[in-house]
Amino acid sequence: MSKLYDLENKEERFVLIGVASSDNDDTKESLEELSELVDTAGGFTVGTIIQNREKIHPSTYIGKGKVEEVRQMIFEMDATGVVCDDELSPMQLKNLEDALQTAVLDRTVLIMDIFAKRAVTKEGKLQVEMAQLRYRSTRLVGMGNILSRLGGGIGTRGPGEKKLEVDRRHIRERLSQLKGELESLEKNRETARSLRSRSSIPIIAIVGYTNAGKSTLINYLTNAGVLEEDKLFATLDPTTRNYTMDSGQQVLFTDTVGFIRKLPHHLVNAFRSTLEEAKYADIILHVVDSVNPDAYKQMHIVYDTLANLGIKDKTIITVFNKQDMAPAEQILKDFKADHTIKISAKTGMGVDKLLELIEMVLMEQKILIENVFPYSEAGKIQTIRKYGQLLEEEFRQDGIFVKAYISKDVYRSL
Ligand SMILES: Nc1nc2c(ncn2[C@@H]2O[C@H](COP(=O)(O)OP(=O)(O)OP(=O)(O)O)[C@@H](O)[C@H]2O)c(=O)[nH]1
Ligand SMILES: [Mg+2]
Repeated sequence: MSKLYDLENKEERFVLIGVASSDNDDTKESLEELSELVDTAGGFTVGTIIQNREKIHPSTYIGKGKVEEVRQMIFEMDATGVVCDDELSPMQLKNLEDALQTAVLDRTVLIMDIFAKRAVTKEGKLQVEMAQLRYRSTRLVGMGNILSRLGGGIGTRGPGEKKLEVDRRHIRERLSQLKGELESLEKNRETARSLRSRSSIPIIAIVGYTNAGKSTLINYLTNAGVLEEDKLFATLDPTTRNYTMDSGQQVLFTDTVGFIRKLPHHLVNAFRSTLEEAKYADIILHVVDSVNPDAYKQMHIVYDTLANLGIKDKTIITVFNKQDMAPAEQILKDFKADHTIKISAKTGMGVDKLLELIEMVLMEQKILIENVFPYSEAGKIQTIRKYGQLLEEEFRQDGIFVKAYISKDVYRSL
């Protein structure tokens, strides 16, 4: 296969830059995560600089003195670029490039670059390209160095190693083309979704911070074969798999893109329909990496992201995962969840209990009906048999007596 450019031969070495202020006290953790993102994108971190200042510098992100310090470090460490931990404005980007004379990337570009590499489905690829072009369209002026680097490097890749558009007019045309294609794909998805919900098989959406173990869990349960990896954003495209509970109840598990701090808004918008999968779920399984020292912050970010996507009033089961590695005395709490449970998706520990819990919650969401249907309405019993759990059926003089559990939706349709 011919590649447009060969990245493997080129080592990219980055200095990471963050700004810490009194209301932004997790810059260190955020930069550690940024370093993991660099690693996932195929680059190396060769240095880190944190500036303490009350506000991000409006025109250069960091102050003048700090810019000089970064310049020194680039020289000493033979770095090929810098990555800023926040999304840069076009002006900040341009000024920093001018001052540092090196490639300037930001967290957003990095995350989009990883998404570009990871997207598999057509929809995923189009979504990433859309986000990248939107970001890029406002920054063409400032991207002198980056554009001259087109030909290789992190931050310049499109989905499937496709070359990104660099020309304003082309970007505009391509964006409207993408919009059309995505809308039609979206329609297909809507249709699939409404078929699914009409069949009333409960949907269980697996959500969580990236690397929490979502894909490992769906694979353990259903052999879904989703890529699981100790890298950020291993999975982007939604996977839905059928699972039959011990009671015979069918459910659908869906696994999708993980969340992260400062998830770029261009990506959130482009991936909205994917991210919103959880909106249609009967239960949200919130998977937490219990071993991560940042677990509470990550949980907080997951809830924030769900709220931003307008996903609320859902039954949430929080799954404290990776118990095989967590200290036994550890106590994690989640007051936002309806239920919490400890498991290891890798060893399967606690998964039986989780399934029992899911069955119980689904049961709670159902209504018990005890009804006599006239013989002329026997068709309704077919519906109940198909979509619910028929407990008792008795042919009486005045009609058919039925005792069954059904979901509220099926009840309304009777
Ligand atoms: N020790 C241990 N490792 C686990 C467990 N569950 C997942 N992992 C590991 O954690 C890493 C991330 O797992 P994934 O299932 O890819 O995580 P994810 O939440 O799907 O991540 P993204 O797709 O990147 O959002 C992998 O290396 C898994 O092997 C567990 O219960 N115990
Ligand atoms: Mg995954």
